[in-house]
Amino acid sequence: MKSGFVSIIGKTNAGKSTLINLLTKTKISIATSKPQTTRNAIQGVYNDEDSQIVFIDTPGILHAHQKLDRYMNKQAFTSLNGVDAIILLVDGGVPFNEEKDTELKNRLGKLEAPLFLVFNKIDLTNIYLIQNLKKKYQELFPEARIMEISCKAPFGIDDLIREIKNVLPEGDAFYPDDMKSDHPLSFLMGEIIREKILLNTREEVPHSCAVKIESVEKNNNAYNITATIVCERQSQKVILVGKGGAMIKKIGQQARKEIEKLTGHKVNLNTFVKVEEKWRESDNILSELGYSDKSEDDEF
Ligand SMILES: Nc1nc2c(ncn2[C@@H]2O[C@H](COP(=O)(O)OP(=O)(O)OP(=O)(O)O)[C@@H](O)[C@H]2O)c(=O)[nH]1
Ligand SMILES: [Mg+2]
Repeated sequence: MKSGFVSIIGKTNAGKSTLINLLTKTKISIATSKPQTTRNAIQGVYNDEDSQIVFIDTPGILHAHQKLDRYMNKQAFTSLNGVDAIILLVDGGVPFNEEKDTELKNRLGKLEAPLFLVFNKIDLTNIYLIQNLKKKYQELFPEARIMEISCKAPFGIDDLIREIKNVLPEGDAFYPDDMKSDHPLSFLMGEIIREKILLNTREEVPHSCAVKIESVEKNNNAYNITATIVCERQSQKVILVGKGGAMIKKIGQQARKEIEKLTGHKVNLNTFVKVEEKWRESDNILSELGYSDKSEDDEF
């Protein structure tokens, strides 16, 4: 059988998380229209009769201002190490930007694995925009195989899997058949709460929030979950709690329903909001929230 690891990288909002969910037919990673939704590298496992492909969703590569940004970039760049193929996902609806796209190419440097240049959102782009984008990107990455997909249509997904399988080595499966992600269920629970924050709040608020799952207990077929939403300022806490607690209730209800659907069990969700000033710059709090890796390296 064929088996291997494939990293999905690109700019924010290209549709990387939407793609990994589609490829694995599972919600591995949250996806929203807001930039910088994904913060961690997340593996999602695709299985069929003759292959296992471990896709890695990554945070959109960004200009790092804070320690959290550096962590996110590092997650993206580190995902490239030792993979068997790389999908560089490009939003087919965003015109080519000489400065930004060339910078992306320079930051990626020399890629060691076969590169698939995949243009997404073909459903909403137009022929002139996509042709120009493809031409320019082909000049930047002359060695890449080019593909067009739409995660919404959906279109081109089976072709993408087939092309990737062609470049994967023969080998055994890395994970058992029933393993869908390298992250535990509690991680996805926290991400679902964060997704509801992203969907219900605006501007800087969602980016200033993190979710910490304090405990998950299962008894009598129900999950009892306690979560803390961490934000940076009292004014953000006021927004997150809402008038008479309306906002936190809405976020909690939406998250609870989705976690119930996901797990097939009843869920009791207790959510608290806490202010931690400048948590995105604090090594200790970042580590508590799961945004740290051990190695010291600040180049991202
Ligand atoms: N029309 C259209 N929208 C899409 C398509 N694929 C993804 N989207 C939308 O694009 C937005 C961004 O999708 P994400 O999957 O969160 O993008 P991402 O690349 O993971 O973004 P970050 O995590 O911020 O780096 C969401 O609103 C998706 O629904 C597509 O093929 N067509
Ligand atoms: Mg994402």
